[in-house]
Amino acid sequence: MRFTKEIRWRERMNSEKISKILSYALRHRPDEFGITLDEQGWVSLTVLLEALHKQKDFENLTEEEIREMIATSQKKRHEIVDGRIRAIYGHSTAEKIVKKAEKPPRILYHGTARRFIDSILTQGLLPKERQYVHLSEEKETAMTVGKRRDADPLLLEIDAEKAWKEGFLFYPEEGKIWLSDAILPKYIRVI
Ligand code: HQG
Repeated sequence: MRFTKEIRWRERMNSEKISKILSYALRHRPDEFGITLDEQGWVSLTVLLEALHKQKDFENLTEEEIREMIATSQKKRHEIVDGRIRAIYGHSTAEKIVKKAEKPPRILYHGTARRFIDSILTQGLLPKERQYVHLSEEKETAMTVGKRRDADPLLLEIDAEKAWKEGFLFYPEEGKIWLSDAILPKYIRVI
């Protein structure tokens, strides 16, 4: 029993480590790994693996381990299609990842820390370090995101329909996530 638990714990740690280095390379610093993302954030899986093999602790990382991590992760952060891999959201690279805009649902949600609210209601929701603002179709998901920065986060309701009608773009991603450019205060309501 203890032995099984220990193996599970190790697998989880391993998956987390793999997820973190993939996010770092595919969202933030591909240059540090000597890889180049295409305009939608894709890179060949073979090229990425070769680059990761030069990193301490990842010398023996296999494609299977990456696939296993993606398949078992609670949150879908990365995806592999036709031998290429990308981070689905969260990018901060200088070159903006190109997303395909679509009509959003009527309402989208964003969870944030209470200490940010005055600034958000004055300046709007800004992408900050990332390329896009991250929104969700689901209140629960938005609250989980907010809890990363505040034990008792605030939930913001975004009038996406109105913003869309007035010319602002929204980009759907896996997991009922929507990305957007900055959201003006007039579309934001604290609930
Ligand atoms: C806040 C993680 C002051 C904004 C998460 C947020 C998500 C402002 C923070 C994904 C502001 C930026 C994205 C303003 C926005 N004044 N604060 N005008 N405008 N903010 O991490 O949405 O687990 O860049 O409310 O779970 O928290 O890494 O964005 O609190 O899915 O896969 O500035 O990243 O995913 O923080 O999180 P972030 P986020 P992973």
